Amino acid sequence: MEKHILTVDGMSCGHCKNAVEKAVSALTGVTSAEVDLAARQLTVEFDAAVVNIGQITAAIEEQGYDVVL
Ligand SMILES: [Cu+2]
Repeated sequence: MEKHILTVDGMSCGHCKNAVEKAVSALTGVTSAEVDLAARQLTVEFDAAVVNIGQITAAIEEQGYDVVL
C-alpha cells in the first residue's frame, strides 16, 4: 500500500472536498482519500499494483481541479 499527499488547487468549499474524495475513492485500488481543505491537500492510500498516481491525478483533473506537482 502506498500513501501520497498531493496538493490540489481550486478546492474552495465542502462541495469541492467531496467531489475530489468521491472521484478518487471511486478508482479501483484506492483504499482511502481524504482532503484537508485548509491545506489544499489530498492524502490518498492505494495499491500501486492496481492503480497509479497518473490515474489518480487524471480523476482529480476530470473534476476540474489542478494537481500541483
Ligand atoms: Cu467548492
